Amino acid sequence: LLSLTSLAVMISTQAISEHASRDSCWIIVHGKAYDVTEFLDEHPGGSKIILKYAGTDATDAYQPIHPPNAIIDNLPIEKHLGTVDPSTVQKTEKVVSEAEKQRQVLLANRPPLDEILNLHDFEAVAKVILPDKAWAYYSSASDDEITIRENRAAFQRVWFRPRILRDVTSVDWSMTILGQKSSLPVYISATALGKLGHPDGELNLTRAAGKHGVIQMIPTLASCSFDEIVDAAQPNQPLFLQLYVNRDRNLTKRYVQHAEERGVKALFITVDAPQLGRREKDMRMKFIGDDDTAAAKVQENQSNVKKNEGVSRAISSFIDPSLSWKDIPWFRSITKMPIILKGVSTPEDAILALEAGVQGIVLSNHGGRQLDTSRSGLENLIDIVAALKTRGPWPNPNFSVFVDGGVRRASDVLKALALGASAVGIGRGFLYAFCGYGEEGVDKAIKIIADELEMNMRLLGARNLKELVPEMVDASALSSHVGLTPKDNLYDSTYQPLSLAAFKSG
Ligand code: PPY
Repeated sequence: LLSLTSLAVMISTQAISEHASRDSCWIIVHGKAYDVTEFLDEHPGGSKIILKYAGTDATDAYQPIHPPNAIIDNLPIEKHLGTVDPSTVQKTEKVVSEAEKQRQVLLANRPPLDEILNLHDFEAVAKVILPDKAWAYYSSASDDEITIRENRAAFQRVWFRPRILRDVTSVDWSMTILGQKSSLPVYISATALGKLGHPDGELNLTRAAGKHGVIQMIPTLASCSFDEIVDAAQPNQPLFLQLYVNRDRNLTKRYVQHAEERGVKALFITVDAPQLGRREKDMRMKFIGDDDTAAAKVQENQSNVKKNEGVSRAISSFIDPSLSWKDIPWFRSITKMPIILKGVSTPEDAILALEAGVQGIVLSNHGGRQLDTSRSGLENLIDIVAALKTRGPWPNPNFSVFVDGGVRRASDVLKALALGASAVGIGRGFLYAFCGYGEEGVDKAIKIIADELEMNMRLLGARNLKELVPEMVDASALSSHVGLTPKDNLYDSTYQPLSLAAFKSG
C-alpha cells in the first residue's frame, strides 16, 4: 500500500534539489526520487559518489553499474519518495566530454566485423573504444599481473603431437557440459559489470549463446538483473550461475533457489575471492578524474564496509570470507543443481571437493585477478588429474574438471581437453567481443572458435573429442617456469603494461 502511495506522489525537481547534502540527500534514478541519506554510509561504492549527485538525477552514473532493481530492492519502501514530476524536469542538452566525443569517433571507425579474425582482435578494439575506467576494470589483474600473463604463456609451453592419415573429412566436437548439450567444448564464464562495456551488457552474451547453443554462466555481479538475463534466453537454453556467497545466507538461499526455479542448470560457487585482489590499474583510475569507479555496485545487505580501501575492495564486503568446507552440506541441502567449486588450484583441494560430494571444480585463478603468482589452471590440471585418477574412474562421469584463464584460441581449448579438462571457460574473450560489437561480436567470436576448432582437430588428427588424448600434447615444459617461449605478438600488443605513479602535470 505504501509503495502504491509513494508511486502516486509527484515530486518536483526543485523540491529534490533542496536535499543536496549529507544531512538530507535525495537522488533521482529512472524518473523516481529516493531518500538515500541513511544509505550513504552503507553504499558499497562509498558515499562520495552518491553525494556527487545529491539533489539531482543520478541515472547516468547508476545505470551501467547496477541492475535496474537494485535501488528499489535495497532501499526501505519509506525511502521511495515518488515519481519526479516530468513538467519540472529541465530539458538540458547533455554535455558530452571531449574524451567521450573522441571515443564515439573511434567506435564509429572500429574495424568492420568481417575483418576481425581472432579473439585478440576484439581485445585490441575494446582497448581503444572503451572508456578508460571500463578498460581498467576489465583488463586489470592483481599486483604485478604476473599470473594473468602466465595464463597465456602456459598454453605456449604445451606443444602438439599431431597424428596423420586418419581421414579427417569430418570432425565432430559434439559434447555435453554437466549433462547439458553444448555446441562447443567451451562455456562463457562469468565477468562482472557488463554494461560498462556495452549498453546491453550481459544480454549480448545470452542472445548469442542462445543462437549457437553455447552455455553462459550468469555472474552474481551482472549489470543486468538475473531475471532480465533469464528472460532473454531461448526456451530451454541452458544457463549456469556463478555465485558469490553473501554474508547473509538467507539472501544467498533465496538467490540460489530462485535461480533453480527459473531453470538454471548448475551452480558455480566462487571460492577464490574471500577478498578481492588488488587490481592496481583499476585502483589508479580512482586518482584520475572522478571517483565513480567501475566497480561501484550495489549488493544486498552489506555490513562492515571498510571505507578507506578503495571502491573495488569495499564492494566485495558483501562476500563472506568465512566460507568453508563446512558450508558445502548446507549448499547441498538448499539446491538440487550440480555444485561446482570455481577457483581450485591444488590436488589437495580437488580431493577435498571430490570427498565433499560436489559435482566438479574449475581450475581457475580468477583471470589473474586474485592471488598473483598463482600457477595457471592449465598447469594445475596435470597434478589434479593425476590425483583424481588415484581416487576412482577417470574420466569420472560424476566429477567434472573445468579450466579457465587466458584462453584465446581453439588450440588452447584442445590442449586443456587433451590433458583431461571436461570443458574450458572463456570470460574476457567474449566480454571484449561485445564491447565493440554487441551481440554480433559474440556471435562472431563463437564462430571463430568453431572454425579454429574444426581446423585444429583436423590437423591434430582427432575426429572427435574422445580421440583427443594426452599423447597428442607434450606438456613436459609446462611446469618449467624458466626458458624462452616464442613471443606472443598479438597478445603482447594488446596487453597494456602497468604504469607507475604519475607526477602531477604542470
Ligand atoms: C572481479 O572483478 O574479478 C569479480 O569477480 C567481480 C567483483 C567485482 C567487485 C567486487 C567483487 C567482485
